[in-house]
Amino acid sequence: MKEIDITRAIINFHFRALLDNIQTDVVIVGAGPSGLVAGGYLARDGFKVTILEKRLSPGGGIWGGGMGFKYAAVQEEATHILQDFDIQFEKDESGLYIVDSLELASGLIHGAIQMGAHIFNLVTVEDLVVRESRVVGVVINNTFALMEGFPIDPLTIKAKVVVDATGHEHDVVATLSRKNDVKLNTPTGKPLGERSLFSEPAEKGVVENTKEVYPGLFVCGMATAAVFGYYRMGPIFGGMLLSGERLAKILKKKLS
Ligand code: 48H
Repeated sequence: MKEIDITRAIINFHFRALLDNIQTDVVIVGAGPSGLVAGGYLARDGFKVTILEKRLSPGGGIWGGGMGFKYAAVQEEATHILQDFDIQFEKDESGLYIVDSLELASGLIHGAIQMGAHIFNLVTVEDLVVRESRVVGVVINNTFALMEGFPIDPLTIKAKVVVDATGHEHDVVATLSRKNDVKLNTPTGKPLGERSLFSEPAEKGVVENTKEVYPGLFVCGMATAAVFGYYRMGPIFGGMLLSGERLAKILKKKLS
């Protein structure tokens, strides 16, 4: 075993994967539950899906369950998605289904990759490429470089569509709105901001508002609540899973 072979293989595989993804069908920004479900389903349907995650570990807000207690709730309507990703669940006396958040996070990551999505961690989307009033790509940088504030210029990825799946931060939509004179598909043309916790309407709102927010830019998961002014829901994840599934259906139609 030669150390140089280990190094060469890792560099070769990494750059081959990266080069293969600089032009893609769908860029999903954020590897939380909604982004992973959308990415997995779209890849399974044959689209080239590139998921960019700024942190070391994909999974977003799943890992901590509720307040660090490692279980999460899912409603019955979303259990078919758990089955698609081979994730176990148990019915609670309330009628809700309970999942181990560690299995939910790892199962969605594993499932999305197995279905064919490409996930790159430690990559932060810091800006967008906008041409003729349409989002046509993302501007990416190394998360550590940004954390340290190093003046390193970014690279870009070209995509047919971009998805903001960045959760509460709605980072992509916020950046688009802040840096450009654009009118979003919201009543004010700007992100409306997330409202306080009210689980039932929040879960419905997040699914219903999974849509295109600007030409070429879609929103799913918790980011929809922040963009369209809906409630947060607490540690119930069915809405996130269903929002990812709905986005995959919308994009499948659009891209086919
Ligand atoms: C690359 C980025 C960037 C960036 C952020 O927060 P998430 O888990 O997202 P969702 O919407 O799929 O799920 C939300 C859920 O986890 C949650 O928070 C719930 C249900 N809350 C309810 C409540 O009441 O609080 O994941 C988003 C991911 C994270 O992993 C971020 O690190 C990542 O996006 N991200 N990645 N470039 N600019 N910004």
